Amino acid sequence: MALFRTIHQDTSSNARLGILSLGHGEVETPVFMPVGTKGTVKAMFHEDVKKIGYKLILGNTYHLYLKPGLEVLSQFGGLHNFSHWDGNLLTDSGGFQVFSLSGLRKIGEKGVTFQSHIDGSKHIFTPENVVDTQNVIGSDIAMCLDVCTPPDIDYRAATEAMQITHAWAQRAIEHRQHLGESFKGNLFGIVQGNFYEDLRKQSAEFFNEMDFPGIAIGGLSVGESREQFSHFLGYTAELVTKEKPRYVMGIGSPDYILEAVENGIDMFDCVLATRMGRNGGIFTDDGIITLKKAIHTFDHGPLEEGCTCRACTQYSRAYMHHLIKTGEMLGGMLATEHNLTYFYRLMERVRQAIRENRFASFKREYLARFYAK
Ligand code: PRF
Ligand code: ZN
Repeated sequence: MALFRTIHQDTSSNARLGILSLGHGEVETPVFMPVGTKGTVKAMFHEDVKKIGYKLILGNTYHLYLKPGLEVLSQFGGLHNFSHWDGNLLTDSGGFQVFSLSGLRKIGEKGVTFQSHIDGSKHIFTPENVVDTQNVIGSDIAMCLDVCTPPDIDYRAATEAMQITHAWAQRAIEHRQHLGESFKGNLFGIVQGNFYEDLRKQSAEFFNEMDFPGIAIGGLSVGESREQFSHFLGYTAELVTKEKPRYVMGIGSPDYILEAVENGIDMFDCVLATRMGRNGGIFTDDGIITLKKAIHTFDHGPLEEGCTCRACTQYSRAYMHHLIKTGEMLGGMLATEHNLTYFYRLMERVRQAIRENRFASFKREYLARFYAK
């Protein structure tokens, strides 16, 4: 079975419907993937993540490699068994976290050496060993080691980061070849090139030629302006082959998601829905509700009318306000469940709109209402 097939192309935009066929079942695209960095989607039972409808979640190589570590994971036969998640799992390679979290990191001949943000211990990630690690984790989709750069670097530094990313991708492919049948996942490459058109073009063309079953666009939503994001998303998406699943890493506000979908992107992940939930930020069609605000103190209504989640069917806004204000764990749990339910429903509506060739108007109307207040 092919990893990915497109089943419908929207006539009002570049948006498309597809199916990913992975080791732990099929996934309809465009898909939003909740983040479960350390083997748990924070504040959620796996069974509830699954009950909402999610069939593909993220894990992170950097965090899982440091804790619980490969010995534990391999003894339990991978993260699926260890955590009792039986849906699909995509893991980021850890490169991004090495550059954003760890102390003292240095790119060398072999890979990147770094110090753990937990205890300062020294480690090295290479293009080869992150593939091995993701194989131990049992990832259905594994990501290449890449170099993600901030928006303010010069052309020379951006070029160098891209060239290292390409060399590492080449080595990752060779290592996958070397592993043969013992490598179970699908290895995706990651386009970089910072905010320079010619580098983005070079990088997209490089990955189009390589034998990766899917391609991610990295290095976006890293602190650049809204205009830069839009420009480079559209520019890069246009250049990346349409034959393969296309994943924009680390985006997840509804407006960025809809813009990605409009450009033919199939996959995205973000901590926004879950992190905001834990802090009492609630997604609704009328924008984001801040539960901490006093206006909710006596509100008998649900977070959102019509929502089928536990928070909305069983509790009032006033009670949710109380839980979040007092820092009760249940508040974070219920709010997370609401937000993940909201994002799942949003993606269902997105897919329905594509199916009916009206994605462009759906996006326009959705955003007008979301930002009306
Ligand atoms: N590379 C990797 N992971 C990532 C990114 C990237 O560029 C981003 C950028 N938004 C988020 N996560 N490997
Ligand atoms: Zn709800």
